Amino acid sequence: MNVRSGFVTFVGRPNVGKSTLVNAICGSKVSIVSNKPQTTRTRVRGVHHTADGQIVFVDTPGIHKPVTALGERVNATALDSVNDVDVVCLLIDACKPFGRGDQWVADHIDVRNAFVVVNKTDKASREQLFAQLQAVSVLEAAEYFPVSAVTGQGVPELLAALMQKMPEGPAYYPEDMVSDTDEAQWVAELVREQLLAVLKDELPYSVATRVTEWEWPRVRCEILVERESQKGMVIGKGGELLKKVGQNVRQQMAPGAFIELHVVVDKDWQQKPDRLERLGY
Ligand SMILES: Nc1nc2c(ncn2[C@@H]2O[C@H](COP(=O)(O)OP(=O)(O)O)[C@@H](O)[C@H]2O)c(=O)[nH]1
Ligand SMILES: [Mg+2]
Repeated sequence: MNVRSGFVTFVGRPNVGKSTLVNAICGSKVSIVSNKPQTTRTRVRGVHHTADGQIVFVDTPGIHKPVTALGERVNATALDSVNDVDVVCLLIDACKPFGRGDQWVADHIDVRNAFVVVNKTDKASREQLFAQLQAVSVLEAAEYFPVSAVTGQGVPELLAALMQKMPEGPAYYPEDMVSDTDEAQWVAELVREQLLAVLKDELPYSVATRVTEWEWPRVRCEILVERESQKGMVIGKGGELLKKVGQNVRQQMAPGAFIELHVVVDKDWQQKPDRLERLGY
């Protein structure tokens, strides 16, 4: 039987709430979230199923001016993701002035066929939201949706409009599949999410995580830092910080999981293409 089935990508500046919205729509954590920009480094897919069909959401890294090899790759991943999807959604923060960063992203997509999604309406006053919708109207996008990824306000309207744009055909993913991230990758991301929540300043950008052994229930995850001096900051006094990270990750895994965290110095990994390749960025 044919259903509606297609792909939607979320693009926008870092921190506008792309990952939060994908998670809210898919009803589970498919993409990690933090209050630091550039949390998402790879393309993450989450699937939304309804009686009419399915929408595959492609979450992307925020598009920004790259300063490292990692930044360049992450940007390329995001820009590349607007090809071969049925609808591109440009996310804008309702509370931040519509600025050059947003315009830069808009210039790199076919904005006249795109949906503009103004997110974080829960934080904006009516006047602020109205002004923002007026400001983004210069984009002459196909449609505009004010939403809140946190309260869910406006999300059903967005989903209904997106479903209308999905082509008819066979479903891409089985009904019980919500994400295409494999389990090891997902655990590595959970570790990074916990680290992002507690690390300060530039350190979050120096951290990468990868699962190196998966012998259930034992999972070994490496935390890569760029410099020897960063090692102590990740481990924390008496190993406290790392212990807490491990506990918080474990709570989100299947019962019985035993997660082993190792901090490894890999000098300037962000600048090394072979490392980035291995990390899947
Ligand atoms: N108040 C509010 N905060 C949000 C909303 N969506 C995202 N956030 C917050 O904005 C920050 C960035 O979110 P994230 O999804 O990682 O942004 P991304 O970089 O665009 O993927 C996080 O602290 C989120 O909790 C929203 O609708 N309302
Ligand atoms: Mg993100």
